[in-house]
Amino acid sequence: MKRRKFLRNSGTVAAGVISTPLFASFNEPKEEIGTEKEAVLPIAICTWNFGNATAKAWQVLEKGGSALDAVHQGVMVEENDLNNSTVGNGGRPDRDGNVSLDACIMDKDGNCGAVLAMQNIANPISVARKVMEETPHVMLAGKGAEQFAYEQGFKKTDLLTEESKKAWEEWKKTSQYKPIINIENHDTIGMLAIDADGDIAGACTTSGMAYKMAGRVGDSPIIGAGLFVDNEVGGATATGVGEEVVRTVGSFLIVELMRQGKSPQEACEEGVKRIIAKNKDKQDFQIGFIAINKKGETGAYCIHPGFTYRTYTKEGHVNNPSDSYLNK
Ligand code: SD4
Repeated sequence: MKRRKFLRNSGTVAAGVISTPLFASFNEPKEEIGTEKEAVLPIAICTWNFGNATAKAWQVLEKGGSALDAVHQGVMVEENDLNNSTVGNGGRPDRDGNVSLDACIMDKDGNCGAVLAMQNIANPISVARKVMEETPHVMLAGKGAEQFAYEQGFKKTDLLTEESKKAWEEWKKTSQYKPIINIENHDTIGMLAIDADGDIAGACTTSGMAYKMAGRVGDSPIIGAGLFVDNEVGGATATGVGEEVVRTVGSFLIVELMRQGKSPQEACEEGVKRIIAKNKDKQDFQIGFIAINKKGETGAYCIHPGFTYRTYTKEGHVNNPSDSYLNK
């Protein structure tokens, strides 16, 4: 494998190798911190340590599948995981006890689809893809999204698990609304992939902030904020307090910065710094960005330590610690 000198972003790719025994044939990469792997394609990356999701995406890519199918099937793994209380079925409800889900998807041609604050449907990413492929629209919200899902054959599902219900009832005793930094260390999943043809796609799905106001929508289903892909340049996706990502149109900003010549790492750092600049007196919230460029180089940056992101290529399945603006 070719190597090159450590650049600004190299630590995020090489450091903190954690093996996941998902595929026996897999060789755990043994990289030294300070070196960076040459970009290899295909590749799937996602926010946080959602190794099962990147493994699923890799299964698709390995067989020659499209980046679009890879990100779609990858993030669905988390939507279906009832133990994941921040995405899909089993997600934490809003303050009225209703689970409402946000998701979006974007392909190599700039086509995109999204659902916002949709209830009773377990796989919002699949509905978002249907919005993209079956309607002239980009976003469907609330009851309209749910109705569309039924028309497309999706089943009504009670998304509030016993555990989520108990946690919500506990929360109601104080009703204090304060997003927690690095919730249980896993959160919204944003995924980016490049397939064997070199085409890029992205997907992002979440149950949003726990105990949010009814009808609240964050960045995750907003194209340009929670996710953006430009097949000429690269892609970016976000996790954390969505309101702050929306204020800077974070993912679009990062892709545009890469277009202007920044590496994915430099672009993610600038994305976070723009948010910091708007919050000089208040940094008690988390934001994490990940990005990939057309070559398959990756980067990540966050405000508080603790954010990680997964990469899956033929050379390794790695949980990479992200550098952070605050280094406490
Ligand atoms: C949102 N960005 O709804 C999502 C949720 C998230 O940490 O990532 N929370 O704002």
